[in-house]
Amino acid sequence: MKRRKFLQNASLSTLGMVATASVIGCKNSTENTTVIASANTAIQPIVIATWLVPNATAKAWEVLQNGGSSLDAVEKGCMIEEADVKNSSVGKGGFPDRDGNVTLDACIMDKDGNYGAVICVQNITHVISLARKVMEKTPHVILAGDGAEKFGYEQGFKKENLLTESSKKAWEKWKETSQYKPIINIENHDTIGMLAIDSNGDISGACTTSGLSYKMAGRVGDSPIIGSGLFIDNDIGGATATGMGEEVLKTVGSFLIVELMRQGKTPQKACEEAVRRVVKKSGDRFKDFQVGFIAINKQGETGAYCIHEWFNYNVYKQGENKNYKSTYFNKA
Ligand code: SD4
Repeated sequence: MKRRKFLQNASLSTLGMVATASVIGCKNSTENTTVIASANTAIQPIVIATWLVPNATAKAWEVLQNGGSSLDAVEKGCMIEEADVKNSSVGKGGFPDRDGNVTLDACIMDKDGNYGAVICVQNITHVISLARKVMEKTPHVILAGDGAEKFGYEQGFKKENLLTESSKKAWEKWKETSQYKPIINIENHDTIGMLAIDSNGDISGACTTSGLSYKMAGRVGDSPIIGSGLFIDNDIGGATATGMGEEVLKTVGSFLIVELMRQGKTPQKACEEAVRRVVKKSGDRFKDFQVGFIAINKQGETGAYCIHEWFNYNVYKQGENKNYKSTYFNKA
């Protein structure tokens, strides 16, 4: 893999705040480089999302460039992955549960702290938009299963079969052994969690997933749960998670990161602390699962950290859409 350096050895005194990360311009990677963001310049729109999702961040960026809100940006960005049948962890084409049913979870959160989520949706592709409808059109914050779908159809969502031929084949192959072992870093794209700041400086976030492949029927992970898979506080910043939802849920990871940023940590340091919390609580089990977080603060600084190597994330800012390799905990 060809490596190239990015903004190395820049002067901290002139440029302000620092977050460590690695950049891989979508395909290429380099380690231990430094990303610089000035604390003093005007807020620039920015999008950050989990995994290699350049089309999703490009869509969100387009919304921001056209003067759209961060809420519209994260919704439209996530919809790209939901519609992509090649992404086997999100939306249509997602891998099913043990019984062969694709069940989608999603949530969205806006600058005012409003939140909407849907859980275990089986026949609607754009669950991120459905979550937004729950937030904006109901007195509730979460709708699950049949109730969520019924509401969706009332709102004009199309009923679709989400199980594609290739996901069905993969499930049939899995059934030959039926061994449940979550895979660390599926094909460089997985659950999408996205955070954005618009030209007003307002932050929103979204998270959408088909959850862990071959999960038990009815299983819900962190992605649709406020504070775990996603949290936004427009005064402070936002965070979102990917990986083993059970472990993220137990640490309320995204809320933790926002609170750590409130206490003065950079997004990078806050993500590192949250991952250490997950690892510590797990004893030795962390060797078998991945958890990754990304975060952004009000100044537009970003951070990312994960347990195992090869979690990566896309950032679109200042007209450039780049993929960065996250730094990670387990060097063993
Ligand atoms: C879940 N966190 O359902 C999701 C799955 C995921 O990378 O993010 N996989 O637990």
